[in-house]
Amino acid sequence: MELPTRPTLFDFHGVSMTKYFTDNWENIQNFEARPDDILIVSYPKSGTTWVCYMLDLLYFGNMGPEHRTSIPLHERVPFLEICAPPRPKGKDLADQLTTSPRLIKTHLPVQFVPKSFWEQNCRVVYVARNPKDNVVSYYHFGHMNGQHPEPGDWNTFLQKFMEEKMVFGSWYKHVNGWWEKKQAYSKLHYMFYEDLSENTGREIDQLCSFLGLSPSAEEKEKVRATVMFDNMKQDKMVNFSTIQEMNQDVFPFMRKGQVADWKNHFTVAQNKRFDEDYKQKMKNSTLRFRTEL
Ligand code: PPS
Repeated sequence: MELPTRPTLFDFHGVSMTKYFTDNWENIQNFEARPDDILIVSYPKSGTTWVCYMLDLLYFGNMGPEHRTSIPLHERVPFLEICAPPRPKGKDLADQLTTSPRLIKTHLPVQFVPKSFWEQNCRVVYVARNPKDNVVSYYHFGHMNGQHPEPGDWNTFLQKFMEEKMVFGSWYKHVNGWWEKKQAYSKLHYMFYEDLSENTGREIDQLCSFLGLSPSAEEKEKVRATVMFDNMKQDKMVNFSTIQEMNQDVFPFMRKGQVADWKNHFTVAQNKRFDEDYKQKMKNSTLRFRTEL
């Protein structure tokens, strides 16, 4: 397969995007959600895959090993807006899902979500990550994934993050937009990467209570153990090693999986500049992030 050329970023209704996530726009907007669909939402690199796998195991962990060993996670939980031929479109994969409920992943900011999800009163699971680790993870991903614009050097990338010129737009607006939605929409569960890292079992319990699931203690423990970073890193069905556009020799998709890795990348000056800017941008927000545990 020929690798695609790196896309350019453009303004799409006020949000920086690339063609890989806007080319199928009308069909995406007309997506017909069902009441039991579950939408898993995040800003890129916040722990989406981790949460997708948890939900997949909670619902379909008993389906037999073929489910987990022959179908990659990105097909079990389609990425709604992705449109990168010759791969199947995420929207089509979602339409073709035979599971119930259907688990669907998106990185869309809240204002772009197809309206049928709201009309059908679907459950939504949002996962957010502190911005410092988020930008570090995104930077490495930009290097290993040819479907993203050239990330440039670290300082340039960090600057672009602060200027909100990233694929899927502003981290600040994304996390706040969904946080505000949560205040008005009761079927939204807002999670944090740092909480997951601190106590995965507790987060699985909370997720189950939100989803109305009551697995046995043994089943929950099995899910907890299976989604540990080292296990997921080894598992070809969840570590994206089947996707050619991602060059895992540059950086693996399952890179570090830690809280506070940003300390290995931010200089003192960058950290100061980031904190000052953050304070300004988040001054009206009640959201609180932990940048270390
Ligand atoms: S994507 O491409 O937006 O869907 O990426 P996403 O899955 O949101 O984020 C990838 C980062 O999450 C880390 N990750 C994990 N951390 C801890 N435990 C588990 N099980 C886990 N699974 C994925 C992954 O390593 C990426 O973070 P970094 O910091 O780059 O390692």
